Amino acid sequence: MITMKDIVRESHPSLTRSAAVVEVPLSKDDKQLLEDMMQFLKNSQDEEIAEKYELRAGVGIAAPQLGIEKQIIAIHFEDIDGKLYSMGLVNPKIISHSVEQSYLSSGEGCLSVDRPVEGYVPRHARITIKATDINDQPVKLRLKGYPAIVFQHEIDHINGIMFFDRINTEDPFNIPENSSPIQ
Ligand code: K1U
Ligand code: NI
Repeated sequence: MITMKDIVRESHPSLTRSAAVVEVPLSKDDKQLLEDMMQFLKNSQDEEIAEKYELRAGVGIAAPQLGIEKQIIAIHFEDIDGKLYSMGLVNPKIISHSVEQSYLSSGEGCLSVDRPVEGYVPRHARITIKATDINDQPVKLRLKGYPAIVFQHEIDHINGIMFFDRINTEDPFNIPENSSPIQ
């Protein structure tokens, strides 16, 4: 079972390196890792389990956050319309994106960052992703709004980018150009 002890924190080199492409079909170990990451997210959102194991709630996690430098991410959350996004993906890639940007008005957090970091994180408003799922099947997703933000946060992790790398250092609450707030 993955707990907070398994999650590496800021300054760990796995968080700033590009992760390796994963071989498809997935190995048994890679499938198991994806299942464990999914279970962590579900556990972290279950009040009782989270309290018992002292888990911070997460809507996504990427393998580099476990010190595993592979292009593997898991996502588990419901959007504002109650649509469930629950999936484990390998080799996710943004193949196209909008010119328009968006940002979370409450800013972003990260399971690998144990301090509040204030500021707006500019993101693409809409993205199209290609990836491979846990059953070795190709997936193509068109995302906007909050789901697009979550996927970009996780894809950044496999590219060694932290959310605070995208905050304007001079003016953290600078409204990104051509953007709309989310929430
Ligand atoms: O990758 C991570 O560190 C997880 C992180 C992902 C994230 C995506 C988009 C914006 C901010 C952060 C988190 O899940 S932080 C926790 C979080 O955003 C949340 C947790 C429970 C309910 C609602 C949101
Ligand atoms: Ni993160």
